[in-house]
Amino acid sequence: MSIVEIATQPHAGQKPGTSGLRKPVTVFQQPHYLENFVQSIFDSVSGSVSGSVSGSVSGSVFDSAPDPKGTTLVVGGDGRYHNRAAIQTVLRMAAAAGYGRVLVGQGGILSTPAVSCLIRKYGASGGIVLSASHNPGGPSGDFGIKYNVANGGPAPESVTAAIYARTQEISVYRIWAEDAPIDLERVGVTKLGPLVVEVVDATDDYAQLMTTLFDFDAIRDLLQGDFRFCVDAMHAVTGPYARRLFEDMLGAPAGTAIHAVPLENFGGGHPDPNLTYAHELVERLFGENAPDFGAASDGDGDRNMILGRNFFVTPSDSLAVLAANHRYVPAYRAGLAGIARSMPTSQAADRVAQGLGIDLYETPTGWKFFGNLLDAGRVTLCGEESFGTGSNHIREKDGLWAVLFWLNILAARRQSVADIVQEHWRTYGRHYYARHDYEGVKSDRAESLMDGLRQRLAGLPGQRFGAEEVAYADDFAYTDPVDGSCSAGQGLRIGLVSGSRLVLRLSGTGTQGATLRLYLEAYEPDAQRQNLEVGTVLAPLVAIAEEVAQIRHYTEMERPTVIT
Ligand code: G16
Repeated sequence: MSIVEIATQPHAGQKPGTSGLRKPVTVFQQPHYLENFVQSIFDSVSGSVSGSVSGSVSGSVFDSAPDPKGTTLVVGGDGRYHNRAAIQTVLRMAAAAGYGRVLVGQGGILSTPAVSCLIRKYGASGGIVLSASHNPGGPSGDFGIKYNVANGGPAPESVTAAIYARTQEISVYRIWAEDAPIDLERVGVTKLGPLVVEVVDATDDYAQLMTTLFDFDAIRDLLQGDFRFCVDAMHAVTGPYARRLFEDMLGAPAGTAIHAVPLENFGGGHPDPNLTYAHELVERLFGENAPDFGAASDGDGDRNMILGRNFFVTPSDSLAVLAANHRYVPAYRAGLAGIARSMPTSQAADRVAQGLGIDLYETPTGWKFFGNLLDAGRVTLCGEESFGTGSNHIREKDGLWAVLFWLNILAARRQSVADIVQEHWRTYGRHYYARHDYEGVKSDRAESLMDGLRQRLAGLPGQRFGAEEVAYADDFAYTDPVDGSCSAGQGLRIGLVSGSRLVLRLSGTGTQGATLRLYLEAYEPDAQRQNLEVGTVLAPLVAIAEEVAQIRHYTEMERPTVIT
C-alpha cells in the first residue's frame, strides 16, 4: 500500500464562510470536491505551498503553525449524512500527508467543543470538524468542513485565506491507497499505513473537562430535588454528551435529554436551537406544568438556547447574566479578565463589563475572532447573538457548557430563570433585542440592498426618523488588538441618539442564495417598562430599517422568514 497522487482541477466557490465551507451534500459528493479542500488545508498548514499562499498570509498564527508531519490531528463530525464517508477520506488523506496520529470520535462523532477540547488536551496541531452546524442534514441537506488550529479554535482569516487560495490552484491531491474502511465503531487503535488511528470515546475528555469548571455537587443536588429540567439535543451530536453529563453524572432522571439519538437527517428537523426550530421544547416550557429550565443545542453542539418556565433568555442577555454571576462558578470565581461579544450582539454584556471594571471587546461575527483575545488572556467569556456562548476553557463556543453554567447559577441562587433575568434588568437595564432573517434572497438583490445602504451611511447622522435621530452610521471594521490584522466590511451599523441600534449584514453561513440579517436593539433603563412586548418596542426600529434599506423591495418578501 502506498500514497497515490490524483490529478484534479480547482472547484469554484471553495471560499470558507463565517465558519468553514458549507454546501449542499450534493456539492460535496462531486468527484474530488472534498479531497481538493482537504488537500488545500494540509498544503496550507504544512507551508508546503509557495507563491500565492505565502503571499496571501500574514500574521503570527500561520507563521508559527506547526508542520503537521508526525503530529496529531483530531477528526470528528456531527453525525450528519455523508459524515462517515467523508471521515474515511480525511483519514486516508491524513495518512498521505504524513500525520503521525489521528484521534477520531467513535462512530465518527465529535461535537465541535469536544474537538477543541481534544486538540488542546493532546497537543494536536489541528483538527477537522465535519459539520454544517445548524443547517438541515440528509441527502438533500447541507454538509460542511472546518479546520481548527493548534489552540483548538477555528482557523483565523489568515489561514482560511491561504486555504482558499490553494483551492484555486490545486492540481493534485494525495491519498493513501487503501480501500478497506477503518472501523470507527469500536474504541481502540488501528493503523492506516504509517498513521496511527485512535478511535476515542466521544464524551470522555469533554465530560472530564466540565467537572473541572463547575460545582457538580451543587448541580447534582439541584437536579435530584424538585427541580425539573429538559434538554433538547434535536437528534444531533449533543445527545450522547447530554445523557452522559446530566443523566449519568449528575443524576437527572432518564429522559431529561430528548431527541438524544444523533440521526443522519436530524429526524427531518432543523437543528437550530431557537424559538422557531426548537418548537417542541418551546411548547413544553411554555405549556402547562412546564419544567423549571429548558435548553437546546444545535447540530454540532456549540450553540445553546436557554429557557425558563414561560421565559426565553436572549443569547445576548444570557452572556450578560453569566458574566454578572461568574462568582458562583468555581472556574471563574477568581474574576473575569474581560468579555468579548460579536458586533451585532446586544450591548447588555457591555454594562456588566463596565460594572466589573473590565474590558469589553466588540469583534466581527465569527468565533474565530475571539481566539487571539482568549490566547492573550484578555478575555474570559465570549458570546454572540447567534446562540453562542463560551469561555477560555476551549476555543469554540460551547452549548452544554452554557447549560452547565446556568445550572450552576440556578443551584447556587435557587431562584427561577425569570427572576434572575428580571433582577438583572433592574440592575443594568434591559436591552430589548431581536434578529430578523430574510432567507433565500436573490444574491444580487441582497448585494444591491447592502450597496445602496452603504452609500447612504455618510448622510445618515443627524437625520430624524419619527422620535429617533441617527447618532452614527458606519460599516464595521475590526483591528485585532493582538496581531493587528484588519477585517473590514463586517456589517452596517446605525446607532441612534436614544441608544437604540440597527445592524444589517449578510450571513456567511447560508447555502441557498443570500440571508439578510437585521439586528434590532433598544435600551430600557426604566424598571417599569422592562416587561413590554418585544415586537412592539422594536417596531419603530423596523420602520427605520425599511425606510433606509427598502428591505421589502430588495428581498421581495413582506416579512422575515425567521425571527429570533
Ligand atoms: C457560525 C459562527 C458564529 C456565527 C454564526 C452566524 O456559527 O461560528 O460565530 O455567529 O455562524 O454567522 P452568520 O451570521 O454569518 O450566518 P455556527 O454555529 O453556524 O458554526
